[in-house]
Amino acid sequence: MNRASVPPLAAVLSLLMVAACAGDGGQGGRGGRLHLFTFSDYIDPQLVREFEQAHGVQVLQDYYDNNEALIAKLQAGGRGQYDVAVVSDYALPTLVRLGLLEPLDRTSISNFSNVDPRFLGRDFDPDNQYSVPYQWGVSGIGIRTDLVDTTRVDVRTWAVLFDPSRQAGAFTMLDDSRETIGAALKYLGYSLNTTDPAALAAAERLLLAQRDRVLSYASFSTSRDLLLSGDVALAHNWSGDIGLAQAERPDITFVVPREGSVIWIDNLAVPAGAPNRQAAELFMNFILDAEVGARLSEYTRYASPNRAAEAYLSPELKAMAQRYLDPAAFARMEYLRDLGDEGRQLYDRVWTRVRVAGG
Ligand code: N2P
Repeated sequence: MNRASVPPLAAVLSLLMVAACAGDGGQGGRGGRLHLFTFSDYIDPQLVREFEQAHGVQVLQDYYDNNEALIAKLQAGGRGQYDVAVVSDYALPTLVRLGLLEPLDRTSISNFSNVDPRFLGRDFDPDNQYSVPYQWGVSGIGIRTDLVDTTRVDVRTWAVLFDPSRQAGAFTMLDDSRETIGAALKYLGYSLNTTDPAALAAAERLLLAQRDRVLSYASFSTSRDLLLSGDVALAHNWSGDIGLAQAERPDITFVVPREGSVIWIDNLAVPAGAPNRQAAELFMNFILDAEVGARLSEYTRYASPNRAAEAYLSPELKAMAQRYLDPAAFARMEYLRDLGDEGRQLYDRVWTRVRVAGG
């Protein structure tokens, strides 16, 4: 290599780079950038790469652990930062009320017709003006069957977490106010959408009494890791994240307590001030493609709201969805609902006292 050639080569390279950036306004590709705000482990990286290549869009992801963190971030200067956010059912009306979502232009989302109508027009977004369904699932308990003898212990009940005399091993609860207060309410026989002060006070007492026995209030991903490492034998968590753990350890099982629990629908929405709406709608359309929808669920281990995707789903995942929708099981499940600002404050106060009081 001839030293004299180095400066000109560098100069040529930097000129090329300037030219490449100038072509797309420095936005990271011909379609620019797409900022996605989501739970972690919620999209196959290979699908992200395929979307990037197909549309010349660079995808950047940021993560949150629960909807309350999503709402807080969008409220505190998150406006104008993200193009697409994953938003759970009950959190959507809050974001709309706060002016933090933009209505969708459905004419550019032709694959919307692939969605199973059962997941459309729900009360959290009656005309799907703001959201398209992404994944759905249920909440329950992941259990290490090598550490808990499920042939002798009745594990199909929240009692294994709430009744000290029936505790079946070390356990985590979800670091998620609506989920964990909801589990306590269900165990006590209340609706997990109650705003009755007496019911909430009873749930608070139960959670305070449980607190010293909780190894940690963990995010869904930490709880999955603690279950895999055997630090806990039981983990309050979501179906798909326990499904991911099962892929590594087939002796893990997932139960939905017979007292009932949460069934939920997660959605894609466009946060207010999205810098690249065009990419956002391209992304939604991509996700709602039939084959992409199937591959998404095979990766996340959650159920698909995409009816056209069913043809491509493994029998195992199809059976899972059937199990949760079985009328007997379904009757005990509840969707979390938006409870308005006052309701939200009630739950926030209970959660603060459970999580903060006494350390
Ligand atoms: C992330 C799963 C989040 C689902 N892996 C929560 N509704």
